[in-house]
Formats: sequence, C-alpha cells, structure tokens
Amino acid sequence: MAKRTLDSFFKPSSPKRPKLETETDSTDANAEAKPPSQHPSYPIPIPQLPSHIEVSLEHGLPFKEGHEINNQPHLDLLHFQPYIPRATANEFFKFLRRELPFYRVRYTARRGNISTEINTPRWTTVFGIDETSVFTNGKAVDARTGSPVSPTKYQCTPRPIPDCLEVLRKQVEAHAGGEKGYNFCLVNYYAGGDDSISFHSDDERFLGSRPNIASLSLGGERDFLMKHKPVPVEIGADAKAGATAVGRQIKMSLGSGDMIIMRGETQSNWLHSIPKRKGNTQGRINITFRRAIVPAGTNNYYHYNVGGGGMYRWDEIRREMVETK
Ligand SMILES: O=C(O)CCC(=O)C(=O)O
Repeated sequence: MAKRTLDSFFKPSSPKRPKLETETDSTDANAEAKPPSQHPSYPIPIPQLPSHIEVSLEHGLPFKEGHEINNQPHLDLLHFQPYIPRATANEFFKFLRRELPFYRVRYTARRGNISTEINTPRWTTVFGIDETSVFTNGKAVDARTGSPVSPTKYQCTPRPIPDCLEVLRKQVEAHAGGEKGYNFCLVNYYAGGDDSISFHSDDERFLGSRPNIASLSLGGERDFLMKHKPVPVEIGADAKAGATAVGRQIKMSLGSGDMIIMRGETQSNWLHSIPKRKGNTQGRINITFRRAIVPAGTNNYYHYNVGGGGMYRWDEIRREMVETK
C-alpha cells in the first residue's frame, strides 16, 4: 500500500499540456545539475534520467516483492510482478528508447562448413566489461593491477554502463538474491510482434557455471516461453541413447516493470524465448544484467549486440528506429 502511494506521488501531476517525447525537460533538476554520461566509446552522449524516474528507482524498489518459481526440475526463478511500478516503467521505456544508441546486427553463423547470414530480429545495444577489467575515471584498467588495458586485449571497444542504467543496476543487484557484481547490461528493443528472440539459454562459459541473470521488461506486454532442454536417457537393456522432454513448457506474460531473475541451474537446463506475435504493434524494451568473468564475454557481447554496422536512433516523428549517419 505504502509503495502505491509513493508511486502516485512521483507521477507528474496533471501537466498543463502533454509534453512531446522529443522535448527535453528544462525544469528537470537532474538534467540541469548533472551533465549527460559521455565516453569516447559512446557514439552519442546519454542524458541523465529525469529526476522523478531516478527517485522512483532509487527509493521505490521493489514495488512488489519477488516470488520464487521452482516447481519444476532445475528451475530457479524469482519473479517480480512488477518490480518497477507500471507508470514509472512506461516512462523509463520511452526515455531509453529515445536516448540510447541501437543496432540491428548482422553476423555470419558457421556450423561445420555451412555459413548462414543472420539478421538479428530486434534492436540491441550493450554496456559493460568483464571482471578482469574495470572502468576507473572512464579508462578501462586491469582489475588486479590498475594498469591500462592493452589495446589488443579486446576485439571491441567496451562501453561503461551509463548513469541512467547504473542507477537500476545497483537496485537490481540488491534484490537479485545473492548476485555480487553485474558487469554487463544488454538492452533489446522489440518494435512489435515481428521482433523476437528464439529459444536459447545464457549458458556460455564466460558467465560461469550458475549464472544469475536479471531480466526486466519495459513497455508492451510480450509472452516469455521457457522449456527444459532435452535430456539424454538410457533406453532398454542395450542402452541406446534417446532424448525425452522434462517438465512442462512455461508461458508467462511479461508486462511493463516485471522482472525475472534466472539463477542456479536454470541456464544449464532451460531454454527461453520471446516468440513472434502477429499483429502486435507495441514496442518493448528488455534489459538484462549479467556478470561476465573473462574477456571472451566482452568480445561476444559487443560482437552480437553492437556489431560493425550503423547506429539507429528512435525518431519520434516517424515513430521508428532510423539509421543515423
Ligand atoms: O526479451 C526478453 O525478455 C529476453 C531476452 C533474452 O533472452 C536475452 O537477451 O538473452
């Protein structure tokens, strides 16, 4: 109850006229007091959060306590419904869509001798660096020695997490059930039902053996599916290998502000996806926080979420992502 009151307190009180999303709020204390996040690796400066969103994130979370979902083999989820109050989550969604640089990454997937060109079916962006390095005064330095990272250490230029996402990172870490030190923030923008992510698990070795991944939804509602990985079984006396399904498929509807923490054995045993949904025209942002432990994680995340192509920004008039030269 108390939190509901807090949320309505932070909501802007009936504005005289609706403000266009493109307008900057010249009366916003935060925007006036603090310069935008800037870094040589950023293609654009990234503004500070409007103060009412920042205050709501710093002092109002979690809006509802998380509940555990562990009623199937190897499943260990913490579900907040919502983690951020809906009104704040919707404003945060619009802010991030407007202010972050996005990419539509194309890459070549190789399986044996066969190469396939993949067009990632959503917009992506990423910030962070694995735990062997840290940003100190904006410079990437070795986490142990503090000496500058060699220019050949990474095949990409890592970007520090901007203040507007760092505020959230700290809060999520405090509520994520034991995670110490998310160092990556991946952002997906799904423009509508044609954008998707297919079944996969975040089980790469560069995340360690029992990764804790926090996944936050902002904006339009989408289905989130989970299914257990096929499990090899011994069949009959001659022990032929087969596979069987374990557990039931899970379908959750993720609304604005909802968060799922996937932890423990979940990633090694379960796959998840956001399937395409014909006719859905609502934009949605997903933010995941993770901890990568070796440089391979940094290289992987920038390769697949920034890539080598052009940058896109949200165009408020055209109401779509537009490539920026
Ligand atoms: O959009 C989502 O909720 C899922 C995102 C996801 O699975 C990923 O980024 O690995």
